[in-house]
Amino acid sequence: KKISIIGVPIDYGQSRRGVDMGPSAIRYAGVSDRLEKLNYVVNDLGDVPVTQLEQYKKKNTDNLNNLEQVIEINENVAKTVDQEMQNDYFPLILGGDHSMALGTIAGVAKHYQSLGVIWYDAHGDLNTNETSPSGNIHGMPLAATLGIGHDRLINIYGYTPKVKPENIVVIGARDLDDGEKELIKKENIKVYTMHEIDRMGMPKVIEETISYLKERTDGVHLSLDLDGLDPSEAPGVGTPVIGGLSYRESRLAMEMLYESNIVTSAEFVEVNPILDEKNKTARLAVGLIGSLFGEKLK
Ligand code: DIR
Ligand code: MN
Ligand code: MN
Ligand code: MN
Repeated sequence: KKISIIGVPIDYGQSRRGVDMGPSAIRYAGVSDRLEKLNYVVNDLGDVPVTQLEQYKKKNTDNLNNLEQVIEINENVAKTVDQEMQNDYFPLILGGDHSMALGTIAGVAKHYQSLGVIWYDAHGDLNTNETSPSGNIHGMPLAATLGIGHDRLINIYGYTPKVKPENIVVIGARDLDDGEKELIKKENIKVYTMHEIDRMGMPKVIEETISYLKERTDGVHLSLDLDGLDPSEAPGVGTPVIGGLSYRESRLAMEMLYESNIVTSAEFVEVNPILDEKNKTARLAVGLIGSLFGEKLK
């Protein structure tokens, strides 16, 4: 099996600088070696081009911060991901703030009749420019893939919608805005908040997720925001929320997903080495990537 690694050094989708160095941090933590040890052919394409201005000035359009940069970068992300899929490479995309999911899902979704998405995150990322308290686009990509939100965001790569609401499973949510809660109810989106995960346990949550998605999808994109994990273990993220998932639970989730063989593309996002402790969060991401691709404990 062949894997393409694609870095997206974007930090325009949120307010804390440094997350553009996430792809480097994950590479430094040894992601390629880890996958090669598992006998994959690994093709690291380097980073999608991103113009970084050391002192950039935030511009706000319709309550969307840095809209033009986010759009431009994501058009490139979509094109690159699309090409790699056409060449039969599994796209493994490293971030970068979560606004990059606009591009990854745009590139992936056209390859499937009915793409599923697992959104592993403390947040729903289901805001629109109308509901967002921050104007930060990393809080909007999941809504945009459903075709909900600003025209420019929903039409990335020239089509909308990318994903059906019943094909989404959110895991780890514990910080949802009012507008996001309304959207979840309105569209009946499947969400396992920390409450459900604590009650049911991760094994049951992932078993249900797998059988739910197997019934209705022909491919599954895993979008894993490192802030889904607890900040005590993953401190290198821009918007930490206490009460999160442990590394142990998350690794089990990845192992179960590997066994199910449903995941067809994946991204690991929001690693910010500037806010981290000795690259702990990137190393943790590499551990999860190892599990997702079949690393065995014995
Ligand atoms: C908040 C924070 N819901 C917003 N979102 C974050 O700005 O839309 N997403 N941190 O990752
Ligand atoms: Mn997110
Ligand atoms: Mn998040
Ligand atoms: Mn985010």
